[in-house]
Amino acid sequence: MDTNRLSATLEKALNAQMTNEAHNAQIYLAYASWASEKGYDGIANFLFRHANEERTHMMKFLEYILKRGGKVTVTAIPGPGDNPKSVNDCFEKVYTSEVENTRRIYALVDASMAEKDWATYNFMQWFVNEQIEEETLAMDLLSKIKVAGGADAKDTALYALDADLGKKPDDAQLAQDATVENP
Ligand code: OFO
Repeated sequence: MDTNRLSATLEKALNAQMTNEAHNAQIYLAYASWASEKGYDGIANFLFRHANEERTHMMKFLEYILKRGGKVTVTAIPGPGDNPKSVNDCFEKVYTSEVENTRRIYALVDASMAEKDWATYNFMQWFVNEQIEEETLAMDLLSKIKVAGGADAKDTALYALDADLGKKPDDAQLAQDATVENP
């Protein structure tokens, strides 16, 4: 008896997204290692922590596929691409990859809606929210490097930015979570 509750199309798309989350973890690992080599330990720490977060995203997809009776297909993970050329370039690359991830998440939402697979549609809402947070975090990084001087940031400004990011919490403060008591 077939107990797979996922269509072949959605099973394939969910597996692809599981691999993409692993790919995102590789990107953060590569950039964190690059930052560490350059002596930016605060930035490296922030990016290493984020690599772990991407792995938890990968596991969420894996567990969901199994729970729905689907087949998990673990494949090779594409490499992270070139290392950043500067802190400014690093943060721009992080932003670009998060926006690309949002595009993929939305495509999965579209696909689940088209099939009226409301379980998958519901599951994907967590990721829709998570991507708001991920993009906010990436935009924060871009604002910080802009204040530090952007592509022309001087060593002293980068030193302060590095120290600041070492202390940064993993979760971004989102506009929709603000209340009168907690603006
Ligand atoms: Fe998995 O959220 Fe970033 O990419």
